[in-house]
Amino acid sequence: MTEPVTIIGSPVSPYVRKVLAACAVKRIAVEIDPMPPFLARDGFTDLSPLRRIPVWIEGDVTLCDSSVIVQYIEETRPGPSLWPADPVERAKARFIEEFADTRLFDVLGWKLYFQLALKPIFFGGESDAAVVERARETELPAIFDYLEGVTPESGFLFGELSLADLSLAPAFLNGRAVQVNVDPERWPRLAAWLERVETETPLGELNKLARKLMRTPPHAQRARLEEFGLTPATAHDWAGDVPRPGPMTPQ
Ligand SMILES: N[C@@H](CCC(=O)N[C@@H](CS)C(=O)NCC(=O)O)C(=O)O
Repeated sequence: MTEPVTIIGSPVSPYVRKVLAACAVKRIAVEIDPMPPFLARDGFTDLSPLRRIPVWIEGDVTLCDSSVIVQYIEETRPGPSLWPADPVERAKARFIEEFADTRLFDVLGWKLYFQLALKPIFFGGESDAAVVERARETELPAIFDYLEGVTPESGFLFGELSLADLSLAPAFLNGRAVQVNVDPERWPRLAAWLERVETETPLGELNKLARKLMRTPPHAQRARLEEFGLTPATAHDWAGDVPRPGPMTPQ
């Protein structure tokens, strides 16, 4: 039997769920070290220079950044392609991935989920009410308007399931944790597409796990992962006790 690939990073992270969903589509066996961001011990910088998750370790190959990892998966694994076959659609799908990883995550991840859910736990202090309000009232509706325009009535973003869907959908779970929902009256195609991705693809099970982990203190997450039975936890635990920002954590 081949050794499972190690993924370092809590599945609460949308980037980690994107990689795990790609692994599920390609039927790659993984074991997870569900380390939350900001708790990594010192040596983690050698694996991930930006001290970010996810990290992929397979033998002597260590990779970081979800987009780098999924591209590597696509280039080294057989099975259904993670990208549309047509080069124009493939390029457009990559832009959706880029949009999800940058603009969507900046607003839904950093300005809302981090401000409201993570910052108080890891770094204390108040969330920035002005940042939160602007993200909720102005930035997110503009993002949803754009996404509504690129979402089809049925099926996935480019027909068959692709990395465009699996990159874009994960952060919406973090949004819901801080009371951000896609109003189906205002964005009907986006809301219906999200429902399809969350019920018809491997992201569904991963979201269930992430929801449980969101309610679990950092150091209890490994036991929770085993109870959930989705993937075994790694023997090594990278999580330390003292939270600290990484070089790219927004101030
Ligand atoms: N572009 C990276 C972004 C990864 C990322 O920002 N991960 C977050 C967790 S959701 C993280 O590790 N944040 C810690 C930090 O920025 O200090 C990717 O696609 O993997």
